[in-house]
Amino acid sequence: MHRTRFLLVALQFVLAGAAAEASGGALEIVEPWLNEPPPGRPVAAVYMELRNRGAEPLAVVGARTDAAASAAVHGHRVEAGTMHMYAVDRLDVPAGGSVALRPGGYHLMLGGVRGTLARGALLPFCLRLDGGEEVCAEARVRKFGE
Ligand SMILES: [Cu+2]
Repeated sequence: MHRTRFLLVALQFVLAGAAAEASGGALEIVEPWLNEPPPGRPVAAVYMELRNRGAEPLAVVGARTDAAASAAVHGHRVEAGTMHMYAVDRLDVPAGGSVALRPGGYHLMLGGVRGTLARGALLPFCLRLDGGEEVCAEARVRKFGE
């Protein structure tokens, strides 16, 4: 009985892995980067282009990184002449299309950045899709204005 249950759990794990490859593989994270944060600044914004090479629409619903306490997709909007950030619970990437995360627009917001992000360093992170799959990449730290 116990053994059967273990096998079922193991099988589900294998199936989930296969699904991640089939579906998550359609999302391509192109040239992720961030500006070198000023010393002691605990927040940073990561930019990139998201390309959906698949025939089905995809949506990013979460993010994580070991390099920071929190990671979330944000957007910008202007209200009464002031720029505000807001959390984006679901970022849709149309089939065969792309979405740009760039300064002044969408970005991956990191809070509680651990350690120092020096120019040239690579920051690993993962985006979670609405099907539960994850797509991971490494963002390159640039010097401001580079
Ligand atoms: Cu933000």
